[in-house]
Amino acid sequence: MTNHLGDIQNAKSIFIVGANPAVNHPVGFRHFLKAKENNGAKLIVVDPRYTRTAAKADYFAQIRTGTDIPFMYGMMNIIFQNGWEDKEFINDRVYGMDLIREEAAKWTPEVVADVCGIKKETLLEITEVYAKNRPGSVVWAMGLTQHTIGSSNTRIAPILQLVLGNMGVSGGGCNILRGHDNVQGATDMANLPTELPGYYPKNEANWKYFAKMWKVDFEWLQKNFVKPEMMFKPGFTLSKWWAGVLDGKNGNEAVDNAGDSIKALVVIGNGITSTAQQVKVKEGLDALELLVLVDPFVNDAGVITDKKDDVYILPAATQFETSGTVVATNRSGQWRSQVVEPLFESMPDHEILFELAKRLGYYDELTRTIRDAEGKIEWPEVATREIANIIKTIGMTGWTPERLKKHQENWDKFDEKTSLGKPGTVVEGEYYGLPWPCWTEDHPGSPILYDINKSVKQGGMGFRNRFGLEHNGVSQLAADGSAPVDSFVKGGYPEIKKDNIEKVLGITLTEDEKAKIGGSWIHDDSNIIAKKCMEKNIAPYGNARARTIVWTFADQIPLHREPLHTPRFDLAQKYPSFEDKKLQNRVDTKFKSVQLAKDYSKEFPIILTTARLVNFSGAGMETRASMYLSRLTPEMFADIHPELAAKHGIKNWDFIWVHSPEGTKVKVRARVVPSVKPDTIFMPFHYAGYMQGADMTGNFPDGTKPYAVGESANTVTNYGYDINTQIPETKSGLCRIEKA
Ligand SMILES: Nc1nc2c(c(=O)[nH]1)N[C@H]1C(S)=C(S)[C@@H](COP(=O)(O)OP(=O)(O)OC[C@H]3O[C@@H](n4cnc5c(=O)[nH]c(N)nc54)[C@H](O)[C@@H]3O)O[C@H]1N2
Ligand SMILES: Nc1nc2c(c(=O)[nH]1)N[C@H]1C(S)=C(S)[C@@H](COP(=O)(O)OP(=O)(O)OC[C@H]3O[C@@H](n4cnc5c(=O)[nH]c(N)nc54)[C@H](O)[C@@H]3O)O[C@H]1N2
Ligand SMILES: [Mo]
Repeated sequence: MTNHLGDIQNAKSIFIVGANPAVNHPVGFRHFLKAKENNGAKLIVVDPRYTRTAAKADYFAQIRTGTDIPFMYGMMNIIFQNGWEDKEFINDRVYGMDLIREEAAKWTPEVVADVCGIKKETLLEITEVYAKNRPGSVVWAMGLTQHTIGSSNTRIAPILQLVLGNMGVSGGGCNILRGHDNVQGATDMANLPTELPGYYPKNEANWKYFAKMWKVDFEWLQKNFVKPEMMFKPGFTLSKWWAGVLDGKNGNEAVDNAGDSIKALVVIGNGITSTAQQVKVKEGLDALELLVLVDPFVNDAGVITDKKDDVYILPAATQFETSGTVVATNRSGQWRSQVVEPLFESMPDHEILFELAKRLGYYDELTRTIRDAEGKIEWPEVATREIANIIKTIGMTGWTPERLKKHQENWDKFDEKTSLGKPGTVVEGEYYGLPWPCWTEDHPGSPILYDINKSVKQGGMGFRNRFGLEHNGVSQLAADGSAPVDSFVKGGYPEIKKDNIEKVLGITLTEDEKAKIGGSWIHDDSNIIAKKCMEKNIAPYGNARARTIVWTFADQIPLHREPLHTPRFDLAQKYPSFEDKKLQNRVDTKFKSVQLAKDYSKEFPIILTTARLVNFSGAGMETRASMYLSRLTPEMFADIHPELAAKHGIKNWDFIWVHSPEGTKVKVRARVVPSVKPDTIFMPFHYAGYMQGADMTGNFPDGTKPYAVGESANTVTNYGYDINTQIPETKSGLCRIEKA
């Protein structure tokens, strides 16, 4: 999130595209309702289903899945034609808007209506309301990301905000509602195949910085890789780990894993049945030599595999049995206290990892900087301090355990709408949880990213200078006159390094400072750069332009490409997917060759989309272990429109088979409801225990079978992965149904 949940109350309009917060973020959704009630905000929802969020909307567009780019280009086309864009913002702070204008011109209301399957009046009405009620907040989550064009979707929505000047303002911004508890913290700490913690790319300079900070030799780190170059390559993604086990055999996609296959899998906090191509996942599990599940529950991975030996479940303690920091959806840090000691023989995850490191022989290196002289680890404070010391990229230096604990203990002293600590309290002048970037130990945190209406010292900043100083001869820095309040430089400036700090800040460093300072702000463990910058109200990362063009991507600007499995084969030919990609995250990944192989819709005419229920979470094991939550939806089902049901002779709660183009199938109940269109069915993905009609629940250890079991939707979600992130296309596929 660029802004925060409370700030949504300041919006004049809210554009929810691909999220269902009434169900998935019900507490956060109260801020949306308050915006509506107290601020008269217009609520706009774009979703292929009529959701509980849509039920609260003033305007609703029921688009076909995977057509958000046409919808938003259609909006921009209307905006440009009427001159509703924010010309000053675009001129001062954006690069590449001309290309967007050209592409948008192709998306006339008639074309959008055809591609999205809506009335053109709906587009016209929504665009006018959103353009005329500023600031507008755009909100999305999985409805935009789980597509082959997911990463383009996540670029088009911010571009819409740039067009309207809705960035860096209270009540505006791109407010991506994060998923799990601490999923923001998990990515901040590099649960990513491509980066080191803090989003540091895996290059030599960054590995060397981390080696120095961890007090280990770079050479020792590199020796742990089978081949030295693997240190710099992206790892497997969660979506495709199994391809590394199957290793290109039996027609499976080719992999590059340094010439070897994956033999052991350690799963910590993932449900496994939540990933696409479940039949492949099962094949991968079956082919492993060792499977270790670190989980407070019986992870379904242990149930869907036929593997009998060398499957272990290590009982992990829950969040209530340990303490530490987590990061909320708005980049705020939160301290969390232990409620009870770990129950029975369970252990917190970090202790399990320490034990693993001991047995693998690198405990000393792993804990070198966090042990005291007696070898004791003051967990979790020492870990929080290490994060603050190392992570400069997103500005975590100010996150001391003391400050975060103080915020946790004084929750009530922050303003709901600004998140600012109230006057006269111990947290006066600080933003709740010190949302990053929090550049120094007295910085208050940054509640709204890219906000130049505040000084940098008070949480303001321009856009980051990340992609060079110029492109195609055009400066990438903000225009003259565009800078945060009280900035020493009254316009754009580059990211701050050792060799430009004196010039940009107009200062002279002492010899002592010169000796201590890092090469650039991201490698400056002395934090001298950040401190000097604060004195001059300069953001260490520069003051640049937001770019609409990503010159290293397959699509330099976002372009519509039909889902791999589309009911509109005519449009697949007009807007085809990407070329197949060799070794994307170590695995060959198919796009066009799958999409254009044939017109799947002849045999599989119905759109299949998946999403969430309010009573279950993720793969579902935790919540299906609750009798009360399970009672609400005790059996796996698919939502089907009454017309479609009637066509197939299906009555409410009949069993049906859902078949996928890959030849897989699931047997589920039919819930006959009008919330989906007659061309679409919806399935939740929270169930497991059955596969293609077969009951596998006999594999649960005695007494651990959850109260609700059923087919996993991911057995029939179709092949398809995002071109950059490899997130599965679980929101847009095709299927065929029949009465069971
Ligand atoms: N109760 C509950 N809450 C949760 C979770 C849970 O499992 N249960 N999971 C958490 C997690 S991990 C996450 S990531 C978040 C996810 O939060 P959301 O993204 O809100 O979750 P979903 O319900 O998967 O999908 C959102 C909406 O996208 C719509 N959609 C599908 N395809 C498209 C499309 O092509 N375009 C558009 N515009 N919309 C589309 C779906 O119909 C759905 O209503 O929720 C979190 N909160
Ligand atoms: N078809 C379809 N598939 C989807 C999605 C979709 O919309 N449609 N959404 C995707 C998304 S956004 C997500 S995030 C995933 C979610 O899917 P998963 O990540 O699989 O979600 P959970 O069920 O929350 O899995 C978490 C596991 O961690 C365990 N756990 C809980 N607390 C702890 C702990 O403290 N330590 C350890 N070690 N384990 C713990 C739980 O018991 C559970 O087994 O699903 C993805 N899959
Ligand atoms: Mo998620």
